Amino acid sequence: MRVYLDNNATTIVDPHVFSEMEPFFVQKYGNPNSLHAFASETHPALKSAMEKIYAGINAPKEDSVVVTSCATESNNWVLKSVYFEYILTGRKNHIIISEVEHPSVIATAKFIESQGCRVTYLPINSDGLIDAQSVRDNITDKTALVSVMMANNETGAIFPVEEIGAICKEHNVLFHTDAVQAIGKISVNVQAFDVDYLTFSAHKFHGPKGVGALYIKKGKELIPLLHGGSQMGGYRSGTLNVAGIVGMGKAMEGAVDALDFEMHDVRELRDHLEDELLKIEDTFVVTPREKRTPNTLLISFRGIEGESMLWDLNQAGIAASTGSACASEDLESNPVMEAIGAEADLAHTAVRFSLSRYTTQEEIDYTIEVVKKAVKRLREISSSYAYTPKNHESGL
Ligand code: C6P
Repeated sequence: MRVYLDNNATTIVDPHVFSEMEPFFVQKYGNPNSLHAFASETHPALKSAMEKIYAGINAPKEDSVVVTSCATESNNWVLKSVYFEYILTGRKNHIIISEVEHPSVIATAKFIESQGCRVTYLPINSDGLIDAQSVRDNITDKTALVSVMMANNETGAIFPVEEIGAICKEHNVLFHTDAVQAIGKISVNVQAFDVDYLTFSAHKFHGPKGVGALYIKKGKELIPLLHGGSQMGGYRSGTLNVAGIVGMGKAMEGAVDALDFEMHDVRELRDHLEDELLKIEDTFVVTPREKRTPNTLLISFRGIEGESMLWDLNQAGIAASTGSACASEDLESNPVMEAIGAEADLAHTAVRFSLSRYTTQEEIDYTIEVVKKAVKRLREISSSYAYTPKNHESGL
């Protein structure tokens, strides 16, 4: 059996999305900006895809949605544009992010910090959550931007972006949120809260890889990301990725249609997995489930290195992760576990299971069975587990 439980890293492309994209490779391959029929025959699909993308986040027509190549690009763009417009010019000198943003925000913040910008890294509490008041406490009249994600990719923790957006508006500070892990899992409505920029990425909601977007509120313009032609309103020049945009549109439509299913049925499967795994002794979950996206479970098995667990799972055909895919090769402890100040023997034990609307009950039952066996096997050979005080006879 092959079970894919790494949907926060990427998702299967919905077959409907794939078939909608197919004609734009060998049939309708014209450059949409050319002046002939090969070009114009791409226009209806592009228009319809952009409408679906706008509708998916409830963006008003006067606002912009710029298609990028991925969320990393969108996140880099916001922070670097703010650097050029506000920090370099001396109008402001400070930005605020959380300490558990995706590396595409943290690394960019560190880069602009190295160029002289002051950066505040907001802490999370022991539940892996952020207190919106900490934003208020750190804003100064020199703060240009706050960037806090809507949902965390490691734990699924949902951050209070409505409150944070309101605080930013009150202080006239720009607010960006990375909604990559929110689309298709919880409601994302740019008119329901004060947000100036919002990032998402098609491959996280059953669309293709290589296509992301940045929502930009009217009046909150950024400097162009790629100077050149007039594509994407001059924000991001370069020939349009027609198949990708069509795919993201269809995927967005699918994500909206499946939202209820995700919030109820996927949640039920995730909860079942969580309930069963928590029956294993010395097992911990960071964020309360009602404060999490419905598909995510980050769980620690004391005494078992996350990578060892992944090995056993992989041998049994199950794909999970120890956290963010882009940091999984460095074998560092999970950044969220570190941020909450987890004891050293727990920091390396986190395993992330992330489900999707394609996950089945049978797959979850199989996973539970495999994890239980793996925990037993790995703890038998784990010296750190044998020597935790309660397991060691002398208690030392
Ligand atoms: N997180 C994970 O395993 P790209 O691939 O550039 O479209 O998405 C980057 C990104 C940005 N923000 C958040 C919150 C994300 O979760 C991701 C991707 C994957 O958690 C791969 S590192």
